[in-house]
Amino acid sequence: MTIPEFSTGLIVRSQSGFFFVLTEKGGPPVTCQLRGRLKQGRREGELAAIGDQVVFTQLSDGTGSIEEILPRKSEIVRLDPRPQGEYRQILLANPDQAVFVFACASPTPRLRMLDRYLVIAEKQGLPAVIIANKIDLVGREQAEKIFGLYPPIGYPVIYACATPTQEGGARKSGQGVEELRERLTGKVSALAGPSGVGKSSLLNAIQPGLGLAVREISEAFQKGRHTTTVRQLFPLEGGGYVADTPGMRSLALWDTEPEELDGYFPELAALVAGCQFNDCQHKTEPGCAVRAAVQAGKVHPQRYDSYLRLRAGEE
Ligand SMILES: Nc1nc2c(ncn2[C@@H]2O[C@H](COP(=O)(O)OP(=O)(O)OP(=O)(O)O)[C@@H](O)[C@H]2O)c(=O)[nH]1
Ligand SMILES: [Mg+2]
Ligand SMILES: [Zn+2]
Repeated sequence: MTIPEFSTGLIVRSQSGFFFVLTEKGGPPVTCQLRGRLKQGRREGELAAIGDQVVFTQLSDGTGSIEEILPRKSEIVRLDPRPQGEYRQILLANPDQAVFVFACASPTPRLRMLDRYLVIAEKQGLPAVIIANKIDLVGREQAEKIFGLYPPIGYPVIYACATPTQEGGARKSGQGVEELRERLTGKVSALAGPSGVGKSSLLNAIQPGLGLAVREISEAFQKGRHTTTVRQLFPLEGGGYVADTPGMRSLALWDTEPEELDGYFPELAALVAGCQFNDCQHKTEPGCAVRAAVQAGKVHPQRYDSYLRLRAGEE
């Protein structure tokens, strides 16, 4: 009897119960399935996902059997309501950061949606970066009027233009593209943002063909039934991966209690201890440090408004 050889690798694509695993040795991904005993507990949710590090054994036909999923340091999870109960979908395992793309115009930026994304990132413990794309449509000054409130809170904003410009006959890559490439290199990034803001265009700008490849997968994701869902990590030439997470759009703040929400607004979280009441909702209570900070201009009114609306359960 031969002793099975164990390899470790990274799941870069998942599709209908098949996982494509890249090993450090390089070469094409090994098509793997989960070992039978791992499938117990499958009713509650997915066990393996893109971004997972796994241990697998090579079978004689060239495929692999996943024996173990190594502990995750982070994950982006969505709860999918199903007749037999909620199902835990893992959109991405082990992301290093979330990248949220919005346009300065067309479509009009909906900052409340951005705030909602930021809360989701905070909840999952992910650093977030904001891309303000289509800066060519409004100019830098106007773009900063829209997005300038975020850097002081701790969220970097990259002002970008995905479409290249012509300068003296030479094609010059758009503004912010280089900065975005640097931000992505060497990391696993979850990319999200409303439709039409230029996600695919930005990816194409940092790496030809990348946007197109990502779009194909995203479309498959949106059309797919649960079992035919395809998800993929796209390798970057300089190292690292990017994954489109269209499911993020419909990520509800499912298990967020109203009273923990202030903890996911970094600029509010720092103030809460100063409120007179422990259970202050920062609405009408006397001695509220949050409202005082809003009135003093230390907390941006838009962020405060987002907090109140999210807390009230509004979209
Ligand atoms: N003016 C301008 N137009 C842009 C820019 N980036 C993208 N566009 C245009 O905006 C439209 C949408 O761009 P996409 O890259 O397809 O947007 P997306 O975010 O991938 O959209 P979905 O795939 O639907 O989610 C296209 O017509 C692009 O040419 C930009 O920086 N400036
Ligand atoms: Mg796209
Ligand atoms: Zn308060």
